[in-house]
Amino acid sequence: MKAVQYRSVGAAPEVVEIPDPEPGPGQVVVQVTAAGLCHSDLTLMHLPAERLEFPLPMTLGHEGVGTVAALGAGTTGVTIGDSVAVYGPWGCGLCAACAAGRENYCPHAGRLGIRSPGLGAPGALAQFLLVDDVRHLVPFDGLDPVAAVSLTDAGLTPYHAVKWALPALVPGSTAVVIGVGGLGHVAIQLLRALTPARVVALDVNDDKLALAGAVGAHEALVSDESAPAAIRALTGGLGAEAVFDFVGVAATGRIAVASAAAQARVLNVGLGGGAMPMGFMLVPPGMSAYAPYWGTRGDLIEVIALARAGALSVRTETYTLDGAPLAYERLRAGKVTGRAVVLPNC
Ligand code: FEH
Ligand code: ZN
Ligand code: ZN
Repeated sequence: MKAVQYRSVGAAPEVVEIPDPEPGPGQVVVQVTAAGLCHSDLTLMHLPAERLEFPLPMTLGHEGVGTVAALGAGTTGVTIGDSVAVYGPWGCGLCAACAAGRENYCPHAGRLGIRSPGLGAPGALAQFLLVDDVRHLVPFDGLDPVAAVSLTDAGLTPYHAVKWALPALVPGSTAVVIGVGGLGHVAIQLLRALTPARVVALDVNDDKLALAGAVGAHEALVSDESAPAAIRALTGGLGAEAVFDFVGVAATGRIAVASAAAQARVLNVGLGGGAMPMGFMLVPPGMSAYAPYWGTRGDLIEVIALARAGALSVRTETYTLDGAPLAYERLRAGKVTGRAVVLPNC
């Protein structure tokens, strides 16, 4: 089969021919209909060899939907031809976190060598994807595969983040979204669908600020050192009750904390590698900070239900498998609107 692989440290992703996966006992092979690209892929392709926690070559792609193509011995719960979305944060499946569906916080996966597809295990940017267990498959009936695929990360991650901030987002509150990319533009829609908060979006790019307004932001402001004062002006000097940093560099971390109200919930969701200040007198009194990772399996079921109800939609650009390297170049250049989605079997 054809697959998009990261083959050596620092190399550009390549389209290669590799053997089709064969399902072992309990496993499922999914014929991939659509696979999404993520900024995290760029981050991992920029890591030095000593920080890469898995061997190369590796097939990329941690967002995937498709149809069940083959079942390993003893596999039950799905049928050939079922349309399925892949829940990506694979855990041990046995511990308390995994038993609660919070495989994104499984403390044993790393030690057991359990990796997510596209993040150490063979990923979805291929014609077929091997899924370790049927519990990682979620139906997405009623949704177009291209519209559904990025719900598995660009939808799931902001949904998990917004759920944590919900107690702070009461009538009259303000939520700030820093970064209107693949995750940020969905976060704006989730905040509008799930909360009464006024939504203020920040970005450095005019096209992204226009997208923010188009998907429901009440305000769209340039993301620079002037933003906290503008947010305090909008909030009568109080600041925002929730701030979501989907960029995650030091500058946006500073903007996030400087924009926060007392008792605010501030989240660092981006992979920019920047630290956020924390400490008495460094942040507003009572501020909580959270660094979420991806989302739970229950969250994925819920965000698919939200999309099916028409409460959110992921803006996408589609590419063939051979076009995936170009899509990654456009993503790196900040030229992708919403999410880049590859159709491996077209
Ligand atoms: C991937 C790898 C590491 C951190 C975060 C991510 C996200 O893109 C998954 O949602
Ligand atoms: Zn991702
Ligand atoms: Zn576990």
